[in-house]
Amino acid sequence: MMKSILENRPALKAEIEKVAEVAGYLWQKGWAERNGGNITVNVTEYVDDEIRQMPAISEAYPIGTTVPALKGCYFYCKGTNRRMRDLARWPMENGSIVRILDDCASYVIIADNPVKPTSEIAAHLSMHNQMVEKGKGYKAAVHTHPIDLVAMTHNPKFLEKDVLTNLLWSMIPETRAFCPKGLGIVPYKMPSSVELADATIEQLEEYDVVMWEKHGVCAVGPDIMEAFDQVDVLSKAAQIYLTAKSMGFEPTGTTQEQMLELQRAFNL
Ligand code: 2HA
Ligand code: ZN
Repeated sequence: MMKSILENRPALKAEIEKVAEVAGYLWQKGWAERNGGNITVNVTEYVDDEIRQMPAISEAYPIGTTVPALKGCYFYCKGTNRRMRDLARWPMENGSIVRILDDCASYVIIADNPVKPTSEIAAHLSMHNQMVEKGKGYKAAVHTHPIDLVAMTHNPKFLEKDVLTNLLWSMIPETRAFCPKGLGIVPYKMPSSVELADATIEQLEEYDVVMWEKHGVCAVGPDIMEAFDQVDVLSKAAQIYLTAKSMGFEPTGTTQEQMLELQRAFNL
C-alpha cells in the first residue's frame, strides 16, 4: 500500500484527525447532506523538505482568483463531490493536500490521492489569503448547511445588518460570549462563484462567521474545532428561538443592559 503523507508526521496527522472529527459532527447534526459543505485547513506549518520535494499528482488547476499571500502554501481540502460522512472515517480518501503554485492563481495536488478539491475552493482560498494577510493566526475554514440558520436567511428582515446577530446573541448569554463578533450576511450568490468568494471576504473583515443567504454558513478560526464551535453556538441560539416560536410565543430575549453587562464582564 502507498505510504500516506501523514505517516511519521504526528502533528499533521492530529490536524487531519480534527478535520475528520468535525466532519462527523457536521453529518450528525444534519448539516451535511450528500456532498454538502467543505473544510480546508492551512497545513503549511507542518510541511518539511520532503513534502516540498513531493511531485504533483495532478495537473495544475486554476483557483479562479488570485491569492498572493498563499504562494507555496499547503492546504488540506475536502474533495469535491465527496461526502462529509465518508470524510469523517477516511479523510485522506475524501480529501487531499494541495500546494499553491508560484503564480498564486493555481494549485496542484501532492498527496495522498488525486482527489480534486471542493467546488468552493475560490471562497476557501480567498478566506485563507485574507487570514494570512491580516496575520490573524487563523488556519481553518468550514462551510456547512445548518438547517436553522439557513431557514432564518429566508426572512428578509433578518438580512439587515446585525439584526440576526442581535437576535441570536439575546437567546442565550453564551452566544455573545463565544461568538463575540456576531454574524455577517452575504446576499444570495451563485454557489462556487468568485462573486461569492469576494463578498465573503468582505464580510470577514468584520466577522468570523458569515451567512450565505439561502445556502449556508462559513466560519474561520485558529483551528477547525474552533471554527465549528462558533457555528454550533449560533445554531444553538437559533434552536432556542425556533423552539420558543413553535411553543407559540415570541421569545423576549435578554435585554440590551444584560448584554452590555456581559460585554463588560467578558471583555468582549
Ligand atoms: O460542496 O456545499 O456550496 C458542496 C457545497 C457547495
Ligand atoms: Zn454549500
